[in-house]
Amino acid sequence: MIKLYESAVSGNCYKVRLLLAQIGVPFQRVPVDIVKGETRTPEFLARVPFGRVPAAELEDGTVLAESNAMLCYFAEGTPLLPADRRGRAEVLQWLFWEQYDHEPYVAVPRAWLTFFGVPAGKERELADRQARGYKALDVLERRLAGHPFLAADRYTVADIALYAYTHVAGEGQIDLTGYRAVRAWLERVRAQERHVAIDQ
Ligand SMILES: N[C@@H](CCC(=O)N[C@@H](CS)C(=O)NCC(=O)O)C(=O)O
Repeated sequence: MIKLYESAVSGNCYKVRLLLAQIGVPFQRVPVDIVKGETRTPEFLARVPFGRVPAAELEDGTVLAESNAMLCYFAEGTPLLPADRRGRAEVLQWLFWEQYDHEPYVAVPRAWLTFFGVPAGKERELADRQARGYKALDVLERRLAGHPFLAADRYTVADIALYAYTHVAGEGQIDLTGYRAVRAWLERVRAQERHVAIDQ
């Protein structure tokens, strides 16, 4: 069975749990305490050179890291990853954008304000990250004002990747009230079959 090295509080890990639940692939959760630094032990680094979760140990013993790469791997052959060139590239467009323009500015304020505390001297950086988080939400709002889902006009792993941190943006004091299309999309994602919550 697939072993998923993961943290219960991490949105990146939640992406993979949500996908596996929705496509009905069984997996074993292996908790890694990121607050205690368990991602930086020699044993963990030998298994996962990136030193981060999520990581999946596959049935052949190989390990795959990076949440969005894992989404593509597990969704291959399902409707959640389009087979056609254009649809697949649209999904990848949102996955790359999520890691560069969204996750660092929506997930990090949440991590600091809800789990780790704001590091000393980083108050200004927190405000800057939140401001860029709002810019990322503006992009989502513009897209979702005219489309039910992010890519290929249907629910895909692009929605899973962006849902993971957007729906808990408030935990980083990023307010979704003004983002009507984003809030409606969050409801559509929650309504998908076999949806599981981040704390399930
Ligand atoms: N780009 C990576 C980011 C993974 C990441 O930042 N993981 C965090 C938890 S959300 C982690 O392992 N932090 C502990 C550490 O950096 O030691 C992905 O999408 O999987």
